Amino acid sequence: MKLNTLSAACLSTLFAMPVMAEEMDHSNMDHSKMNHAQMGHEGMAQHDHSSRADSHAPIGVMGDHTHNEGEWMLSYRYMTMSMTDTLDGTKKVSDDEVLAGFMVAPKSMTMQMHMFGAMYAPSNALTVGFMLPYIENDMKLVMEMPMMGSGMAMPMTMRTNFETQSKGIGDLKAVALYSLFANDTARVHLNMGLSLPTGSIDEKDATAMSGGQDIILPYPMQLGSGTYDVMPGITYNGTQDSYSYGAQLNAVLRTFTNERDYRLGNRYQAQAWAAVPIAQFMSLSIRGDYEQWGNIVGEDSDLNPMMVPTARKDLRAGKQFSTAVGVNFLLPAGNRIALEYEVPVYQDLDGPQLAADPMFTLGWQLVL
Ligand SMILES: [Cu+2]
Repeated sequence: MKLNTLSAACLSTLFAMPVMAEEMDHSNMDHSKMNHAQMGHEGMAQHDHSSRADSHAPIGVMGDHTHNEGEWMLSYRYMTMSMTDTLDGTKKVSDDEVLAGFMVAPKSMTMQMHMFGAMYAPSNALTVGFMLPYIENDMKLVMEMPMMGSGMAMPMTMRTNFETQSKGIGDLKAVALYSLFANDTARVHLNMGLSLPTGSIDEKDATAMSGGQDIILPYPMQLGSGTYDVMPGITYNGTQDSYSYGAQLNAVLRTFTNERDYRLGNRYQAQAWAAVPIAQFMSLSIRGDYEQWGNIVGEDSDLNPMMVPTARKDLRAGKQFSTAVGVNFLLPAGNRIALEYEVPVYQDLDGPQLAADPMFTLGWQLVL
């Protein structure tokens, strides 16, 4: 008897579940209150689309959305980027060509970044937050040396491969997003950020010519800028029933010089994206991203600019256009997972300089 009632209860639960799921699907399309309550992110006060996977921009975009008063968001991003080609302008150059001008040629670099973030909205107009990266850099290089005592008319050379590494926390970024305009289909906010020099610019490692001693590593192997950097920006988000889109302009403006007597070049970025929700819990996106950055001002006097191109302050600038495809998943209990794959399609670098390969970003966000 007891068993029967129990199994009947189980059965009804089983049958009820698919029905519930179907109802959820429909109600989500209608932006129901239930879903706002369950998954509501930016929703009610400002607009009516928070239950959509594409209410956040592709994960490679920072500071894309504001929050409603009292909301918290925790986030984690994992980014992995490698560089294997060397460019001078838009032209690919070989190790031999680099070694004609320098003792050492960078062959490749990988950078992995774990980015931890939190956001909080003290009001509907203002969202504040911080982001702290943990960075791991790895560079492979080749050194060319004349062979000692070869005594020939044509000097023989010997090449040695070696690798340098650096890792640690990067620069802490404090951000404030201020909503300028918001209605059902459009939102605009200002991005104001300050990057604090918490990342090391004293990273050292042994190289093929340091005789086992740790020496200061070139600019791209350092973990921070060493300066206080101002990061202004503006973001637009548009939402229609069957798609959404957005655009963002931002800059990283370095101030003064760091403790090693230089500052990195300023960075400017313009990007635009579009997304379609293909299910209640999932959206697909495309994004175009233009970035431009300058050379170093001042210099680290412990670096030898004749040794390797990465120690040259005037071989750091570049321009890049890349395209990205992404997917956002909206999961229960305020969780979101997103992936994005970004492919550089145009790079113009003051070189020889290592050029970016395709880049991958995985992100998790939790809205509380
Ligand atoms: Cu957020």
